[in-house]
Amino acid sequence: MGGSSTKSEFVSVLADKQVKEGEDVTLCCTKNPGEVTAKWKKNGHSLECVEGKHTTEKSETTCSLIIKNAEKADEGNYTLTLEYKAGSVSCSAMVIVELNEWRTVQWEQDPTITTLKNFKIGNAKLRELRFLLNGPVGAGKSSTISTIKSIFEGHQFINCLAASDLNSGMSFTTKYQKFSIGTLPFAFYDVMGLEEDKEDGQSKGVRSDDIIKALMGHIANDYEFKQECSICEDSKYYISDPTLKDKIHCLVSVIAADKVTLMDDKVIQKMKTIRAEASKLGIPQLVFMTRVDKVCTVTEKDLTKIYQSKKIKEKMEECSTRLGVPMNCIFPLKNYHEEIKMNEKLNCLVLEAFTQAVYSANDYVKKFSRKEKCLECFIFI
Ligand SMILES: Nc1nc2c(ncn2[C@@H]2O[C@H](COP(=O)(O)OP(=O)(O)OP(=O)(O)O)[C@@H](O)[C@H]2O)c(=O)[nH]1
Ligand SMILES: [Mg+2]
Repeated sequence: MGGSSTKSEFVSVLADKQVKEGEDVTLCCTKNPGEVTAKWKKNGHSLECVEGKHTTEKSETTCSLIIKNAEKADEGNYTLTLEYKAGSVSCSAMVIVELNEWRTVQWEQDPTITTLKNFKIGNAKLRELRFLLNGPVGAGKSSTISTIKSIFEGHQFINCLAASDLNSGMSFTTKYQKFSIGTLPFAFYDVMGLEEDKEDGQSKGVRSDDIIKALMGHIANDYEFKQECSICEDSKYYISDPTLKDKIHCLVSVIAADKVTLMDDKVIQKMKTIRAEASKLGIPQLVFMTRVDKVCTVTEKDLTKIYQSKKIKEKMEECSTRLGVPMNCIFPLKNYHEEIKMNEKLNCLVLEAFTQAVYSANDYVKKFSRKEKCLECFIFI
């Protein structure tokens, strides 16, 4: 161990830094005079100083690290250890690199709300576009529906549908339940969460075959899901001859940003099976990535920074890879969960995602309208 025998102490420690991509960042601390050896670490590993990127400086009373041209890879936790003969002292700080905004959001809610309130479905035979929210237990499916309802109703829709955060394990929602927003032409279907099957092969959580039947329009509102068997054809909730008005027009896969890494492969496989079936049926699909506030403190404090956050982008990329969905189909958002006051920025993010779902569903039902017209012409001829 190098340095002098004088005990070294920090006068001021390293401070967390938030920097824009391309800018330089300096981490600096002050210490009492005395000879020390300064060692820098990044995320617990010795910092490999790269020429033109990192510069370390040390004077009698200061130690600093300059990082030039900050990029995604520079984000992390930096630790400085001062070693002197009789011991060492350390301090750490986070460097957060804000990416250049890579997707833009309309941060004013009124124009989008007005557009959606005046929305007309592109198929005259339909009264509503139907969305099914599917995903693992506790992903935020019910909360997303409540949040969308709150936005249009102008006050918080009290979320008795959502589980407490401590309710890990079983799905809080067990029914196939429809939610409307006043007289708007949109209907949401909440379903039980997907779970990993039991070790003896017994099914747990909502069954993939039931979700597929729901997509096809075979399941009526209020059906109580059973884990052990799929809906029977003689059930009063079974629609044997579904038409476009019974079908789902857009499948929304809901994934929690803070849980995507730990999601079980078997649950992912169930989601993929459902998505593959939806693709065969031509049903459009989107992913809503909830709980963004749980993975990024910058975003938690200021939602308008969401598309500058490296953490959020990484989580979206992880959703994209694990589920096999392109990035442009993934929408990160935050739901109302503990706050009581309405928040325009939160609303805008959710509206951005919901608008995309509305347009996708509308494109799907328009195709049917065209097919029906062709069929009518054919019969007429
Ligand atoms: N911090 C935070 N918490 C959220 C968010 N969305 C949902 N939650 C919380 O996450 C928990 C689960 O949410 P739910 O809406 O019940 O999830 P679900 O997918 O309907 O769950 P099941 O019905 O049990 O399958 C609840 O405690 C919500 O309050 C969010 O964006 N941020
Ligand atoms: Mg639920």
